[in-house]
Amino acid sequence: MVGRFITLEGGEGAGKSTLSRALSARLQGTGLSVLATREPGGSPKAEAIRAAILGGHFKPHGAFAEALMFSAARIDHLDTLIRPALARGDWVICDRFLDSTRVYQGALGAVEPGLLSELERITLDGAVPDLTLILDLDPQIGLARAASRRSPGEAVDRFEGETLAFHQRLRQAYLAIAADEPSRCAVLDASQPPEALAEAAWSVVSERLIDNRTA
Ligand code: T5A
Repeated sequence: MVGRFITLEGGEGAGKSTLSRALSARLQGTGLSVLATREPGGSPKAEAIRAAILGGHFKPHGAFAEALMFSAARIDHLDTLIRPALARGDWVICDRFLDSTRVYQGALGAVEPGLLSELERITLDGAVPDLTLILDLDPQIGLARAASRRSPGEAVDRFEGETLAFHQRLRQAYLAIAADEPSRCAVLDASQPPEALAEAAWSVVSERLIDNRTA
């Protein structure tokens, strides 16, 4: 049996990590084996690249250089963790994936679309998610949530430190992807409490993936 691949996307502090934990527990409760992972990162090499990117190391080199680094991390993550898990029949839940590159480096970083889609083709090599849950939230709420979680004196990361206008455009870019690819994507209202959001996510997963498992 081949597993299923679910990705969680959205702005900063939208609740992706919290939802990933709830969804993993729910799937495990049905007897499925689940790998919950994240991007950038997931594998040791990709986590090392994560530290450099979020530390702002590649910012001076521009959005295309950052897209290359996210892609390098993604290739290792896919090869060492995600593909083997799917081949074993595990369900993979990944906190951010290809749409983050499309939105942050593409729509916002203005990397040329043809270049980005060619990079995506090479990086993914067919590993397209079965389902992408897009957590839609007013960025002011998301940034406040992310800030409240930071310990005193902890610096904001590379993208959290961008302007509110950047985060508002980011939200619109995610909604545009969902409108373009409705069979892969579902938009969830992330202003709901965690338990209600998890329930809404579970409805979509059940309807699109579990009830259709023989498809
Ligand atoms: N990036 C990433 C790119 O530019 N290109 C790429 O290709 C990729 C893969 C990653 C950064 O890298 C960029 C995007 C990002 O800027 P990150 O640290 O992983 O950085 O950042 P995020 O993915 O945004 O992770 P966060 O941890 O900031 O946000 P989450 O995971 O969405 O939110 P979560 O679950 O940690 O919750 C945040 C706080 O809110 C509370 C939680 O308890 C927590 O305190 N919360 C809720 N409160 C109320 N209602 C809910 N429903 C809540 N859910 C969570």
